[in-house]
Amino acid sequence: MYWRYGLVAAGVLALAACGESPDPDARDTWRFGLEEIEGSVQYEYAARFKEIIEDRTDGAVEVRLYPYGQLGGLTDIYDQVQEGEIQLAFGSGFLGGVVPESQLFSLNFILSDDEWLNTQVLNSDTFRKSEDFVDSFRDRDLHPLAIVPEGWQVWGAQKEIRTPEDFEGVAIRTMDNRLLRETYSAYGADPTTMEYGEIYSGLQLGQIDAQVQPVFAHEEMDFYQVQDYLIFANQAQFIATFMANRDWYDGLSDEYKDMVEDAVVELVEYIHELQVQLNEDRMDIIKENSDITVVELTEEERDRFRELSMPVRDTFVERTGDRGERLLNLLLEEVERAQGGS
Ligand code: 6CS
Repeated sequence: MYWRYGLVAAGVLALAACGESPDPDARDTWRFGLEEIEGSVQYEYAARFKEIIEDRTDGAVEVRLYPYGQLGGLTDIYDQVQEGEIQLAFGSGFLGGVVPESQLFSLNFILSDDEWLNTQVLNSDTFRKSEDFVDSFRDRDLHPLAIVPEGWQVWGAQKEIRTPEDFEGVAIRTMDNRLLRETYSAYGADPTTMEYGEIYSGLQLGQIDAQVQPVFAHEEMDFYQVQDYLIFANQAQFIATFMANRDWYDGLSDEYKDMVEDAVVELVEYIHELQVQLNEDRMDIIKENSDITVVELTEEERDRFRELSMPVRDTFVERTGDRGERLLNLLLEEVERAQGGS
């Protein structure tokens, strides 16, 4: 499969290298860079967004999708949307280097156990349209459009992990993000970073012992074929932000901005239902094609990890200052409120 071989060696693939010449009317072609391959949650989201936009503009706009691998590695995608070489992109764990506040979504145990509740809170006007959230992207030449949870982050490992002691000496690959590394160090593991497309060979060669993904990604990237355990601690959801180049977005007419807003609002429920189903279906495929052991942590077992994760919130605030602190508090308050708290 193309992503397994030479993705990183290919380095930054300029769009010209994809066989395209510069489009004289870039407004009409909206290029959309994805961090995941065809069939993934990001792909399904982008495919539906494309349908909506092309339909509502009567074909005046073409949304062109670039699945993972076509634009280089993950940070190459962010560079290209910041520079305006592409107009739209998803950004998740590796985005922390560009938008430090986005690492909020890497913190463990800050959301509820109810995925739909979390999705609604994240996409509420109170959070998604808050000045702090929007400005954290706009200050880096980006504009956030939607927040897309893609399923629970599940540990893939070569041994059963139920306690921090079980994590001792486990080389776990995380996305390139200081908070994730700190979280897994706090859990007792030895975190290391590697590109998404290198994980399979990293596992095969024994460079890493474990890694973290939503179920659909364990399946579509074949990671489950080289792992013995899938472990659910429900410590975090995988969350990506759908974002645009800021200046490009600002240059859209009000009519087009409204069309984009309507599309992302419609997509909230659509992608939630799709990701839940996709993750369930992919788990069935994994079970059919392997003898992997599935483990679910008990509440007591989760509590030990929850406790160890708490100091990492301070690191987030140290790194992101008052704005990060306000965002963290806002999210915690809104989740509590949605759960029926004060
Ligand atoms: O682990 C990663 O690097 C990637 N995993 C997923 C499910 N999406 C994109 C992300 O970069």
